Amino acid sequence: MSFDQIKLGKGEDLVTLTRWVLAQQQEVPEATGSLTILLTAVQFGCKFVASKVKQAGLINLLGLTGTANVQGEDVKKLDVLANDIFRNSLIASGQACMLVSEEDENAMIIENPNERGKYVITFDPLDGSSNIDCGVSIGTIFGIFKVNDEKNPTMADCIRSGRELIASGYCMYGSYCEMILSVGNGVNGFTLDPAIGEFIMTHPNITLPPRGKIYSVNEGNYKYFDEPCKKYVDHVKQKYTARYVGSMVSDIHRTLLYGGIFGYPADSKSKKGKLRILYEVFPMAFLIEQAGGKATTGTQNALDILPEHIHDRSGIWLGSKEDVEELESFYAK
Ligand code: AHM
Ligand code: MG
Repeated sequence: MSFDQIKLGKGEDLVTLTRWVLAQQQEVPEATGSLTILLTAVQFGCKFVASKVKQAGLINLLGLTGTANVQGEDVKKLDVLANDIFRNSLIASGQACMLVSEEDENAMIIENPNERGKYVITFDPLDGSSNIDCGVSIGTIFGIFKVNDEKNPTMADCIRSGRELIASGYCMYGSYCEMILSVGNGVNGFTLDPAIGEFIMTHPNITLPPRGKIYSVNEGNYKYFDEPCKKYVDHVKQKYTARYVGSMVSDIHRTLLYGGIFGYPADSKSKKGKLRILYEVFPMAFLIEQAGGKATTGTQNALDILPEHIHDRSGIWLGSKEDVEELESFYAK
């Protein structure tokens, strides 16, 4: 098959993720290319992890390491490997100033000032740990901030509001491997073609429908929900169908493409919710807003939260604008 024959359905040229990011850079006259290099490092990490996830059962990468992380959660072998892959790739890019990972207790400031760049990257290297060993879709989530002064990075560079994000995205390792990315001008999706090792644009300009027909929440926690949340779930299940994977990346991916609402609320068992603000809530809230949807804690816009520490958590609802506003109306009563 010649290159000319490899066209997308509408007869457009193939757009690789690298080509698309370069085109965004060219739109900004003062751009230096540093974000492009950083995103190339993220892209490399995702390809590497995608390959290891596929092989995991064959090369003894399933199961636990036997240790717990700072949040008291059992750490899987693939969690550790994915963290190493992203840490190495991001540091080697020379564009990172500070890394915040779900797997690391402390934020990592790149020690050598000569190897420091101007970005703070928050990431969950492999989200959906409970689904790793049974082969259900999992993913990587990342958010990117600009550091205030790369010579003197401080904790204030990562403990900040989601409104200051300049980019975010996730990569889903599922029946297909897809990178969803926003640099603040909409949301685009790129599917990994394993034959050529490139992410190719397959979902340009993703826009959430104003309403969906799906609600997604772990109803096993219903007994712990507060009254507005219980009432909302009772209400929404009368009209919508339920879908819940238990991997945030997959549940958000479905919500972005089909619409509807996903939530992991704070409740009497998890007083601050389960999902971590810096590398789960913010990146996803940024994407959802960029796609025309909405993200809320129930009473506050999710991007306006101010975390108190790097692993801080929050309750969260995200999805189609009208669905999220309906949820908020139960908290306003
Ligand atoms: P993890 O980062 O340890 O994988 O936990 C986060 C995951 C999310 O992907 C998902 O939305 C949630 O935990 C599911 O939690 P639960 O199993 O309590 O429903
Ligand atoms: Mg996670």
